[in-house]
Amino acid sequence: HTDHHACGARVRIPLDELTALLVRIFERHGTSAHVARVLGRNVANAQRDGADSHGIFRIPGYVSTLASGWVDGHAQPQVTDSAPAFISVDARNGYAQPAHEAAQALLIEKARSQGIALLAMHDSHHFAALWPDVEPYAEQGLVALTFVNSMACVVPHGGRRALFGTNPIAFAAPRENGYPLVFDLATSAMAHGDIQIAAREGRQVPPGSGVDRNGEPTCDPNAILDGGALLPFGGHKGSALSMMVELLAAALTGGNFSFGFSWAQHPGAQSPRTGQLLIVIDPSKGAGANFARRAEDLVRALHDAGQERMPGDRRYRQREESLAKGVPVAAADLARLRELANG
Ligand code: NDP
Ligand code: PYC
Repeated sequence: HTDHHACGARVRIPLDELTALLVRIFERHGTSAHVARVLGRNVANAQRDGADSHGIFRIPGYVSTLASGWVDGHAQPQVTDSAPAFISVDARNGYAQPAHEAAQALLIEKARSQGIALLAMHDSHHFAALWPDVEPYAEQGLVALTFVNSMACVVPHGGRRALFGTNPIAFAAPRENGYPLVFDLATSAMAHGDIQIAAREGRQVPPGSGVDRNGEPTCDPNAILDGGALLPFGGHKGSALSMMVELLAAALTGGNFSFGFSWAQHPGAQSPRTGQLLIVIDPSKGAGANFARRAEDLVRALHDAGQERMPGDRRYRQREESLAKGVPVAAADLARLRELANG
């Protein structure tokens, strides 16, 4: 099946086939078989859900980062049971997703026994969307929140130079009927990935997204990428949230701040070496035990008030379409992926 899109001819391929292709690329370019399986699934699922800035668009960045020696594709995460509700994970300069997976069963067990538990990860690389980190908890009736800091490319409110990362926050809550309520958002006006995509497609970005190398507001994505910087979303409010992400994802975990590492010795490196915090809550413990039904009440009220689209709805729609018809991929990108898998 082929159709046409802004980025040229698009084909659809079955999710399993895309996943297998991506797993081969990761293994071929320097990860263990296990890490390849975790990341291959993560990237394929992002593509499946139409999360364009963190789907196959990221593969060249993964490959060049592995080649640069900046990240360890074979890292063995170290999980420490620090306290009844506190797990520490040292990702040992490896990827965040396999390190999270290594601690996931213990995190769920602790959240169910203590009512709340957290996973504090450091020395990790997160180069992906965050919703895959929280959605599975909500599918099991739990509420989850996560915070990741990235690389200094966002000027704090009123500031003069980039210091924050794009610092996303994701949240997932179970609903009685239907997919979990999930939001996943960068605390910058735009994700760095979306600025790169706008530059590649020759599109201007909305006013308020960033500044050029002289600190002047600009709508030119190349000026933002080339010595300029992004801005937080919502002025001082987004800036405060971004500060919180630095504190929770880095200071609390023992990870680097977004401004606290340098990849200058590793040309081609793109994935931030920072930290991640996950908080998981079991709503069945208190007077909010009927949480999933209350979530349903809230969604109904939102619909009645005129908000048709909940956060996550677009992804779920794309997911259903991808599962029914195949995952859309630009034909040129697919050819490139095949080269990377075989070359
Ligand atoms: P968006 O602004 O595209 O979306 C943010 C959230 O708002 C999503 O949950 C989205 O739901 C929802 N949403 C969007 N439009 C509407 C609407 N009209 N009504 C209701 N809800 C809406 O995300 P960002 O550009 O901020 O982030 C993109 C991705 O980049 C994220 O996955 C993030 O995790 C990732 N990222 C990763 C980083 C890292 O360090 N690893 C750093 C920064 C970003 P829906 O999903 O359904 O569209
Ligand atoms: O899109 O801002 C981003 C991003 C940073 C690290 C991974 N993605």
